Amino acid sequence: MITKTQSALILVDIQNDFCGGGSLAVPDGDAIVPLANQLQPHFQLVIATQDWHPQDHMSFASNHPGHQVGEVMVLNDLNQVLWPNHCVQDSHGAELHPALDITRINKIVFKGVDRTIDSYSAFFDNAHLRSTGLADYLKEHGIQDVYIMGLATDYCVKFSCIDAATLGFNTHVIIDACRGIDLAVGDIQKSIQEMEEHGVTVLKFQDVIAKDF
Ligand code: VGL
Ligand code: ZN
Repeated sequence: MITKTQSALILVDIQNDFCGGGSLAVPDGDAIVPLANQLQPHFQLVIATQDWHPQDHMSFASNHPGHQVGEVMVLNDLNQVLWPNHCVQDSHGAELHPALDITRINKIVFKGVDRTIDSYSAFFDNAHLRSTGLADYLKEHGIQDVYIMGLATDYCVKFSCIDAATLGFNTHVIIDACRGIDLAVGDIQKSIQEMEEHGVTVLKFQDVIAKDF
């Protein structure tokens, strides 16, 4: 077994609501689950994130009468896309995908718990006011390299990667182990470019499996 010492795998939001039949299903989202399972044994540390919203979360269109899913609103000076209700705390939709191997997960990071602000990144809320504690956890475990995959490429994966790179981790996105929303056509492609501009290395699943760290 090739163990990537000092490397952590971060599984972003592999939850029922982002997969087939979910309320915010990402096209082909389920396809990444077997890849997540195959990657996990190669890493020293495995982190999973869960979007974990209260029912009255301000990112839900349903909490803004007269407004529609997909609209952008300004909330506390930040642009906020309005989403269908999703990943409500303790609901089936918020659970990790049933086929995801959870036996190797060392830590779960819950995000988006404050009703007043969204949190796409695994590290900070969208205003960068509050940390989730993930960066400290990784540093305490001597992690220098992070490999990120999951849902959705153009939201939570992108912001997690950019924050990780900005925090100084050698950051890799396993791009074919991610799926995106593409609310506007081209968003996924743009998000890949943005990640690269922030110093994120774009890799494929096979590169990671084959790479001898
Ligand atoms: C996400 C939209 C809303 C994501 C979470 O996981 O990418 N997207 N909440
Ligand atoms: Zn959310």
